[in-house]
Amino acid sequence: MSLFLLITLSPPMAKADNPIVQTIYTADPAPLVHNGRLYLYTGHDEDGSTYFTMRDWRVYSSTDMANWTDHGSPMSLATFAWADANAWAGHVAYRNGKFYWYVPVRNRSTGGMAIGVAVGDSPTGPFRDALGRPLAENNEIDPNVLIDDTGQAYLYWGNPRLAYVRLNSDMISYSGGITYIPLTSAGFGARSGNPSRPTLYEEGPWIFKRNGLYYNVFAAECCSEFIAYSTAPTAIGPWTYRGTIMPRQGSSFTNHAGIIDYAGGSYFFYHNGALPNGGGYTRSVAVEKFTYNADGTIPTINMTTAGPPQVGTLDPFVRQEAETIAWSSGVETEASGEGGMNVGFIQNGDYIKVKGVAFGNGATSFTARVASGTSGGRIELRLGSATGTLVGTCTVNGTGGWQNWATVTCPVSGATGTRDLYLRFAGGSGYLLNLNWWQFTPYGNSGGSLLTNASFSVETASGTDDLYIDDASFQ
Ligand code: FUB
Repeated sequence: MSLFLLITLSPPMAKADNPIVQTIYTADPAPLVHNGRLYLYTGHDEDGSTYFTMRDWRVYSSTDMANWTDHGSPMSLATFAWADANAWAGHVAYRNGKFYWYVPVRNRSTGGMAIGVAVGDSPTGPFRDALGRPLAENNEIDPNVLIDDTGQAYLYWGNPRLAYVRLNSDMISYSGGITYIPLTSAGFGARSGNPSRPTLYEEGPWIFKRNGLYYNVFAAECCSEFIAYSTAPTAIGPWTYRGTIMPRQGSSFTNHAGIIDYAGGSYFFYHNGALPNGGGYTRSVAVEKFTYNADGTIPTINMTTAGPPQVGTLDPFVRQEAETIAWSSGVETEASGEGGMNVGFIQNGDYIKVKGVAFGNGATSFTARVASGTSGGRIELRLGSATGTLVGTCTVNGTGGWQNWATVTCPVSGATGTRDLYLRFAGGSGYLLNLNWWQFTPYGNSGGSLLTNASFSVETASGTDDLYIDDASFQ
């Protein structure tokens, strides 16, 4: 195939955008792959925090590593009646058809940090407290679960120590006591100038097995932290320090890693302070794609704003949730009265970018589920950028309430091939409209019924020629 054909037939090289979430501050990523979809569990730094002020956890998901769907907050401090603060770094494990979410929270009665476990029937919840009390408590944080090939599950956690217990197969109890992994410089690197913390291990263990080798990826040597790792021949060691994965960078004095394979690639999740007003207590989760070295070691990974390449494309001809977003400006999300989430708090000039949208031969119309408690506004459909080619404009009128939903449709022209789609919002001052979902109609599919009852009067027709039908109306 010629280079010309390769260039013209290949979709444009699409890149994701870091940080993954722009609508709120997120921290402490924990990815999980289930049924072909990557779920990302995060913490949530409150706006303007001057401490780790965190009250709930969030869930996002993606099938292409570029567009992320916001599933809202299916778990908060209120899930644990015995907890009163510090919804910090957790981890979700799947077993026996259930999702177990392990989190560190402050125990109201002891005042110390404890590990709670919630259980849900779906990766997006809802989640309920499995025990009504802590699963384990030693005033340390950052739980992480490994289910070994033998079926034995381990719960690891700790700062300043690194502890583990052997979970029973119910995943909500354990056998034996808490074991502390020896923190040696051979196992976790040497830290200087801090006799009470002689190794680099700080917090946030992320433990997994790959090709017979156990990896422990952790936040190292606060502050600022970098991400380092150790490996071992078994789930409980002995550990050997292997060095730095992600050097100190990114305007947050903590970092927190989660590593997972998805759709044939390996992905490294972390957090930084890259959003406006971001920093050590207003962090954002980001992701990079990487390749293991041939000997199983992990290369140095640096933070980028581009993130990984998109896996495949997004289909605009099926219903897409408005909260499936590659990048956004100005908007927020909220629980929708129609279920799931909607995009809201939309003002003039705000936009949503959806990456790598495969329009193919083109689209003829755009349909959106909208609501407006004011007099509405316009949804501009633009390609390539928020000021790019305008291919359609949908006018949204007031619907009598922010959760009074209506469906609007507008014509589209000029959307072909695979492009980044920008839904840009325009109108007067204040909040304009809410958006729940959208969908395009493909060229060649008017949405009308097939012509089965037509009658024609033909004056002269003979031989073979093209037939043109003018002014056809479809119902
Ligand atoms: O987010 C609160 C704490 O900050 C986490 O538990 C640690 O891992 C660090 O990221």
